[in-house]
Amino acid sequence: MSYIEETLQEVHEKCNAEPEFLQSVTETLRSLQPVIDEHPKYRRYAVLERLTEPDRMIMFRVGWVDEKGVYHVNRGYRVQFNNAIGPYKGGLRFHPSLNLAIVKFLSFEQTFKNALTTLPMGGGKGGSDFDPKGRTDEEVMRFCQSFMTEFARYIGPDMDVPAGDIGVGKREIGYLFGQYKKITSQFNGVITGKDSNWGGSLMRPEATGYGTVYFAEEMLEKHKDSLEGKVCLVSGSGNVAQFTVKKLIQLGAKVVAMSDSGGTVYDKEGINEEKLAFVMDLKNKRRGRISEYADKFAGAEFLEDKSPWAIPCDCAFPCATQNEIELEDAKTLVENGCRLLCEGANMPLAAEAVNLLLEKKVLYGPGKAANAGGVATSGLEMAQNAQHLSWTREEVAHRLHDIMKSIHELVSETAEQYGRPHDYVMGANIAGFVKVADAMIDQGIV
Ligand code: NDP
Ligand code: 2IT
Repeated sequence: MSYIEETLQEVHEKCNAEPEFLQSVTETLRSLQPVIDEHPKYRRYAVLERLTEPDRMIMFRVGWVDEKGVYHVNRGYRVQFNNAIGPYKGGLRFHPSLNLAIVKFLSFEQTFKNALTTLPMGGGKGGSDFDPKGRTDEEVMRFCQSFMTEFARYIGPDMDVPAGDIGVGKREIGYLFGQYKKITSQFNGVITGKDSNWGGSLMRPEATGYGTVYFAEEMLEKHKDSLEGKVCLVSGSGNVAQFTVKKLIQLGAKVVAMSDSGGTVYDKEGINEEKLAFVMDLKNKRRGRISEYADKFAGAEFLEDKSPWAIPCDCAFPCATQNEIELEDAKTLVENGCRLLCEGANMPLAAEAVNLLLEKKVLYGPGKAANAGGVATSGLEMAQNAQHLSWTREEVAHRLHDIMKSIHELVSETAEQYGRPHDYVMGANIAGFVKVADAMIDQGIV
C-alpha cells in the first residue's frame, strides 16, 4: 500500500466519527501523490502522520445566562493544528451545527491556505455551537465574554490569533476583544477583524470576497477571458457573499442570485449596487432574512428552501458553508453551461462534485487558494498591529491584490509542474504542503 493510503487508513480508523475531517484529509493527501513519490524524505520523517494530527484540540464549557434569566451551556472549541510556519491563525465560527469534526477540517484546510498566502501563519480554527440568531446584542456580549474568559489563556499575538467566520463578525470580535483586554490588560494584535477605529485593518471586511473574485479573474485571464458580462450565482448573503457580489458588480458581471439558510433570491435583472446596499443593511444591521429582498424588489423571485445551483449561469461562487454543492448540483451547473466555479466558502463542494468539475474541465478555484484573501489581510492586520501603525486603504488593497495574483501564479505553476495544468486542487495542495512539510522537517519531530 502507498504511504498516502497507509496514512489515510490510519486516519480513518482514528477519526471514524469525523466525516468532514476525513473528507478534507482524503482529498488533500490523494492529490499529493506526485510530490510524495518524488521526495522519500516525507516518509522518512513521518510528515503525513504528523500533518494529520493536530498539535492540540481544546474544548471547554461556556456557561451564560440569557435575558430571561435562563441558564445555558455551550461548547467552545479551538483546534491548534500546525504552527510550523507561524503562530496559529484562523477564524472562530458560532453556529449550532459546529462540532469537533468541522473545526478539525477547517483548521486542517487553514494550515494549507495560510501557507499559500506568502505570510508567516500557521493553521487553527475554533468557535462554538452557540447560535447568535435571534439573540439580543447583550446576550451575544455575555456569551462572548464567557467564551473569552476561558479562551484568553490559549491565545496571544505570537501564539494563536483568532478572527471571524460564520456567525462571528464585527460585533462578536468587539465583545471578544473587550473581554480579552479586561482579563490580560493587554491591547495587542491577539485577534483580527477588529474595527479600523481600534486596531483593525482597512479592507479586512472586503478582503475575502474581493480576493475570491480576483482569483476568478486571474483564472479567466489565463484563458483569455474576463468576468465582464458573465452571469454569476453567489450563495450566502453574509460577509464573504456580500463583498464577492460587490466586486463582481464592479468588474461588470451580472449577479442573479444570493441566498441564506431559508432559500435563494433569483433576480433576473441582476443585483446592482443599490440592491446590494439593501442586502447589506438587511443582513448587517437588521439581521433579517434574504426573502425580504423579493418583497422589496419587483421581478425578484424567492425560492424557498432552495440553493441557487439550478439557475443557469456562467460562473458560480459558493460563499455559504461546507458541502453546499452535492454531485447532483454540480451536474446541473455543468449542464447549464457553468464554466467557472470559485470557492469563497471552505470546502463547499462534496468530493464527487469536485471530481466532476475537474473531469469536465470547468475552471475550479479551491477555497484554500481562492478565499485566502481574508486570512492574508488578517496577516496584514497583524503586521500593522506589531508596527503600531495603520496603513492606508490603498496600501492594503494593493497588497491584497498582489497576494491573490501570487497565490494564483504559485498554484497554477505547481499544477503545471506536476503535469496537470487544469488541476488547481493539486496545485494548491502541493504548494501549501511543501512549505509546511519542509518547515516541519527543519524543526525536527516535536
Ligand atoms: P457569515 O456568517 O457572514 O455568513 C454566512 C452565510 O452563509 C449566511 O448567509 C448564512 O445564512 C449562510 N449559511 C451558513 N451556514 C449555512 C448552512 N448550514 N446552510 C445554508 N446556509 C448557511 O459568514 P462568512 O460570510 O464569514 O462565511 C461564509 C463562508 O466563507 C464560510 O464557509 C467561511 O468558513 C468562509 N470563509 C470566511 C472568511 C471570512 O473572512 N469571513 C474567510 C475565508 C472563508 P443564515 O444567515 O441563514 O445562517
Ligand atoms: O476561513 C478563513 O480563512 C477565515 N475565516 C479567516 C481567518 C482569519 O484569520 O482571518
